Amino acid sequence: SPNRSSTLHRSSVEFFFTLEIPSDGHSRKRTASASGRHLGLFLIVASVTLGVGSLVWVEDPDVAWIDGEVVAVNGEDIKVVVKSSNVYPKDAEAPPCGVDDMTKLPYLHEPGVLHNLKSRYDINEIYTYTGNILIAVNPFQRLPHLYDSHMMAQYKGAAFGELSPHPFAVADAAYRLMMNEGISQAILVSGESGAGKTESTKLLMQYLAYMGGRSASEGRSVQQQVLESNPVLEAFGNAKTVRNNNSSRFGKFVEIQFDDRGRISGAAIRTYLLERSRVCQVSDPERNYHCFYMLCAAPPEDTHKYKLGNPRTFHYLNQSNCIELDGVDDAKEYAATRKAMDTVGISSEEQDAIFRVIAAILHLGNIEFAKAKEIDSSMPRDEKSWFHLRTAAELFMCDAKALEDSLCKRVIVTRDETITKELDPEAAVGSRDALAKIVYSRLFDWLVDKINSSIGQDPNSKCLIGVLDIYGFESFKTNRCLTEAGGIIALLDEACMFPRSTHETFAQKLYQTFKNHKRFSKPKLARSDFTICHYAGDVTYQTELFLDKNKDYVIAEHQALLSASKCSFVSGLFPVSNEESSKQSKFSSIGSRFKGVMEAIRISCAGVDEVTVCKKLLEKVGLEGYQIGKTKVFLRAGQMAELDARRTEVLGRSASIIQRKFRSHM
Ligand code: AD9
Ligand code: MG
Repeated sequence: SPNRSSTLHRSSVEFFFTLEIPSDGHSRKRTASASGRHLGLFLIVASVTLGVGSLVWVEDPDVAWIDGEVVAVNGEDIKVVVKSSNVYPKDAEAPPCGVDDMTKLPYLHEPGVLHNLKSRYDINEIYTYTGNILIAVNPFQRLPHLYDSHMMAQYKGAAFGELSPHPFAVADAAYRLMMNEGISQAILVSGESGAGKTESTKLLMQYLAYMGGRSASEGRSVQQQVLESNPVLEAFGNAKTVRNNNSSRFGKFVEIQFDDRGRISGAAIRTYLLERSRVCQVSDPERNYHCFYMLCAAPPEDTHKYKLGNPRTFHYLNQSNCIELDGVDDAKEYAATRKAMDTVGISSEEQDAIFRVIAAILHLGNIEFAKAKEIDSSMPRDEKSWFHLRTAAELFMCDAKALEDSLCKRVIVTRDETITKELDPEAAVGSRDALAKIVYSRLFDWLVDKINSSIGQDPNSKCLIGVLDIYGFESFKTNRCLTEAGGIIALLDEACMFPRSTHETFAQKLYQTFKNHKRFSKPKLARSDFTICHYAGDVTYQTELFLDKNKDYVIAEHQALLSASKCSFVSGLFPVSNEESSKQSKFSSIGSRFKGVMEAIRISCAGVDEVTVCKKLLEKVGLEGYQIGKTKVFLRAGQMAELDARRTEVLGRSASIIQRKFRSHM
């Protein structure tokens, strides 16, 4: 939970909405470095002009920034009563409660910004503007008064900046711009995992539903369906991670369509890259997707029907010790999810089939394999495994023998003959997990399609507001799947298409190709790792599972098995397309699908960088007669308004680029 002590903890502050801090070149030009330790003090060399008594911010590896005061200056040596190395000037006249817009700060640097956020946080002001960007600090507690209908009424039509910073103000500004100028809008929500993006997205949607809502007497309540899509998608696409008990494991772009009178007339939800590996691999202390635990906690008639019991008895759940979540009642969540499914138009037969498939996946995960008689072949290990195999087949409504074969054998069709290849126990486990993952991801896609078709699209809508909720940045000791640079994805795709590629050959290729790239480096001693300098920080990746994780195709045997299911819901998840029947195991890569997403994020985080960028920017917009000082740009009268107008124009254009990207991506 956030720290409220007098020093500033980096971990206490997490932003959403991209924060672009134009640094004041002066303080960034520091050449500060720790050069000696005297009586517990650090001697600091700095190029900034600071005198005895100057208040400063000093960087500290543990607590980010500490208050400091200069006690002696000897040429370029400055003595500060703190232990650290980097110094920034501090605003001596900063109001104790902070300022509601960062652009009002005399020094715009990291410690100044963090201090301002903290000052506001201490008085329960969790929102702050930076121009028209809203920054939120996660309160980690319910603040119902902040989001009630009274609050929504206050923000309705209020000029941006007139009231306290709030997501409602952002949504209101977007709504009014759309109505007044007839231009579609997009709101990007960005930040680290657990920062509060999804909660903020829901607030934005809540406000837009309030503004564009129809009364119940006008027929189906689109806004209700749009809002209730959240709990459904969260049940199947969110999980507890180390960072967040309700972490989104997929990206989401919600497009709310409005009619000419500004009433919601339709909506489209697009989701991106659900994390599939979680279905069969959960590391301690994380959890699998919420729906699995909910179903295990369902009323006895349901658990009995699906032959479920204690979640700890299922391999896909018990790899982690975390089963229950503090403050979450999975039985209640199950009932709530069912209710939300009713609202978004999922029939009770469909709901039954969905949970039957979820149960089948759990049983599938409990099938273990042992060596069979023939060399390198496998079969279910014991009676328990046979039981789970039969149960999974029953729930999928497919043939048990066909399920066994699809897990333990591969059929290779050559020009002359058809060969059956046996899989060893390890390969059979891989086959089992691949089946679980593909079924789950098809199920998730089905849910999204269903929600979209039941909410309905308005073909006549000319204006829409899109809200993008990404999954947050995470950096762990081991980073196995978040490849960004386009070049890396292309090389990965190439490696996946060559049967002899290994992660080592792939890594060598990366080292060779990017050896001079400023954002790419090879950690010393590493044989197959690489480091990327992302805008949010350096991340070192392990290439071991890159190739496997990038391959995205349905194994032909799995396709055949499930498309033959007697349950129309299951067979509907695996339609036989012409392409699939002519070309089995078609290669497609996760990485290439990711590149659609990256473009949108790149637009949102193209951060302003140092003085040169400021100069270039001003040159580009053709502003004349301004002066660049040490820490500020001095503009002539009227130039600020000119810049503001240009920014609004550019942001509007970015929004439509993002929307176009997403459309073309789909
Ligand atoms: V992730 O990248 O999907 O892992 P998010 O989406 O940024 O992440 P989320 O919105 O899920 O984070 O917020 C995490 C938790 O913080 C929520 O479950 C709430 O318990 C808490 N939170 C976030 N914002 C608020 C808020 N405005 N009011 C109260 C909040 N609690
Ligand atoms: Mg989220």
